[in-house]
Amino acid sequence: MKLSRYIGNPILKPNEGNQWESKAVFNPAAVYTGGKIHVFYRAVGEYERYISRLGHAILDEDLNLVKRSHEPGFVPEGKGWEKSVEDPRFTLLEGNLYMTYVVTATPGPPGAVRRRLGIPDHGGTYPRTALAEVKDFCNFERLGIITPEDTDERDVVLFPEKIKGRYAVYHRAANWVGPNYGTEFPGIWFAYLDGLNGDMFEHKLVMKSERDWESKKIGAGPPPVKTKEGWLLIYHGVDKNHVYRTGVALLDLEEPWRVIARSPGPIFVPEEEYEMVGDVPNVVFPEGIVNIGDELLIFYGAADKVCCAARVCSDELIDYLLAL
Ligand code: BMA
Repeated sequence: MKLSRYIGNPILKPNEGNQWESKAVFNPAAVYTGGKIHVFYRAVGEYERYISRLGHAILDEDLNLVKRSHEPGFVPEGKGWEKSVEDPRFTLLEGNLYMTYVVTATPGPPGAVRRRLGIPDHGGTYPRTALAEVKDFCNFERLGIITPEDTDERDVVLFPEKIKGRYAVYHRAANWVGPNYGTEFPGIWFAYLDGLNGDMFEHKLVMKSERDWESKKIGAGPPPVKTKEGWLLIYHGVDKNHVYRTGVALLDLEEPWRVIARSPGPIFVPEEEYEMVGDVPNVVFPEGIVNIGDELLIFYGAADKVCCAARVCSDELIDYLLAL
């Protein structure tokens, strides 16, 4: 089972015309509404400080670009933890649209960029993840940081409905490793949220690194998609050589910490030039998913440089998982 690349990839490249998105545009969130796909992507305009903003583009169902905003759609508050906003994910829940996004108090370029440009590593704090309600793609209500105070968290996805009557997330506490946590490498956790502006509780380890291709860490991709057979979760796995590949799992509808099936090998790997060569080489990083007809359209960042799309028939993906 493999995802099929969109023939028109990349769907978005850095735009020299706008300084804030002139160097890299990647890791897009996506939502399908009113016959259009709205994409919010991570945008970088300089390498030294590597402050990210989120750009906004609108696509039709065939992935033709309808509109791309000249101004960023969402910018960091510029104080406290929110000096940079990164890696958005959209969830439609109870008729409202929400976005999880990574915040950090000390933005800085990734290792590959630092080494290429000779930028020293100034250390810095860990990333956390915040939640906002997206009012109309122009107005946002910030609900605050939802990850525990002392956890390093990037891959937080909100469930599109309550689990056992409570809001819920998958998250990836990168520093929850070792004998006390039951996993040697960063894994995917389930937790309830005690409100949309609230705290996580009752954490349960859902999946940990099992195979070579995901031996360094795993993390959720787009938010889980509900199917009759279970929650479908696309996730990324990173190996010891820092190659990012894509896996998929099916999880129990009522108890989404129970894995029904999980792909033994990746269903998507960097193999096109735009995935292998960029600011961070060999990265496919899915963050957006929309369901149109019998297809799932998956939106991903490639090599931390461009935005791309791939597709798969949802029934075929489920059949593959159930036959494992
Ligand atoms: C993660 C995040 C992503 C990035 C990925 C690959 O830690 O920083 O934004 O796409 O690494 O570099």
